[in-house]
Amino acid sequence: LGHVTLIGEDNISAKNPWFPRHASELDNCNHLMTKYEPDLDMNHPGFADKEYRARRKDIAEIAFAYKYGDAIPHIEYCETENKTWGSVFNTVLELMPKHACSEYCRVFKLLQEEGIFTAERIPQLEEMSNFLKRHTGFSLRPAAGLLTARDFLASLAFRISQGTQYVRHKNTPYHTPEPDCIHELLGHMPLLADPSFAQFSQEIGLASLGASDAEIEKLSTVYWFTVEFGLCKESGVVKAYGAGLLSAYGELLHALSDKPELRPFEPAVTAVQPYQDQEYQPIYYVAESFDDMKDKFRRWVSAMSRPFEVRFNPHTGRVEVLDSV
Ligand code: TIH
Ligand code: FE2
Repeated sequence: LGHVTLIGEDNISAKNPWFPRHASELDNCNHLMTKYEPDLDMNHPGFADKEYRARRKDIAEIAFAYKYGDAIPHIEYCETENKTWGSVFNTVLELMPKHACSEYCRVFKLLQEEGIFTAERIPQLEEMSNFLKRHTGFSLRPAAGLLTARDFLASLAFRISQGTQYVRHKNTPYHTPEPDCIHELLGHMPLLADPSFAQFSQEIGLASLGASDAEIEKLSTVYWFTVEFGLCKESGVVKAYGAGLLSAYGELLHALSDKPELRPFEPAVTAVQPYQDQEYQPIYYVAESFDDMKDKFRRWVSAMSRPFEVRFNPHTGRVEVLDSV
């Protein structure tokens, strides 16, 4: 690396897009992608369900009004919503010992011991955020729906995950094409509370800051095949660590059956793999271990074109930009 100097806000070349330097600036990073919405998509299970669509709108309003530093508003979940959660929860609980990686199982148990994970009620994002803060310094902010990849990845640089609060439609508990709070809570939270995995998540976020559109596309593809749909090996046995598998028992069983193709995780290859976001994946990437995955990822990222480096200063909560030339 040699000599590094800090460079100011205005000195980044015009070719590199603006990015937040502090978590408060994430208030500008919540641009929605309109995809799979019950209002727009005839195939959405909630399309014909007026009550469901109204509920989704009310919950989305909370996210639109949210500002950095606010407590995450409490949502009073109804019986139907809690029942949907309960059935996904109980199925995952049953499949977990055989199919989930050990890091997931470890934190899942902690969450049960603290009374946050129970089959009876949907945990609140705020209590989950407080749990994460104690374990890895990660926290949550509410999102109305799918964000652009650039905005979503930027928040990870600050150890912040943007999470939805609405619940999938009751008719499709085993899988939803759009992330809901069952996915955020059951899928993402256990691993975001794991120190090694939290570090990996933040590094993807840091790599995305100021990256070109093409690089954002690659980083979000790597994110897709690791954080969302990753498999890993444990004493030679393939296990799931991806959040999109651990929140969707339909796809979890598919991923660990003999139907899909499994390939070794290799960032340069994985990053250009087209992916499926409506149905179950035909291909999954398998990591040797979290450490191996992080090593490979770091080496790959260091070859990216960005003419500066960034680092997160945990004392100030700011991202510092280093001129590495
Ligand atoms: N398919 C996941 C589920 O049913 O829980 C949700 C998503 C993960 C990634 C994109 S959508
Ligand atoms: Fe997700």
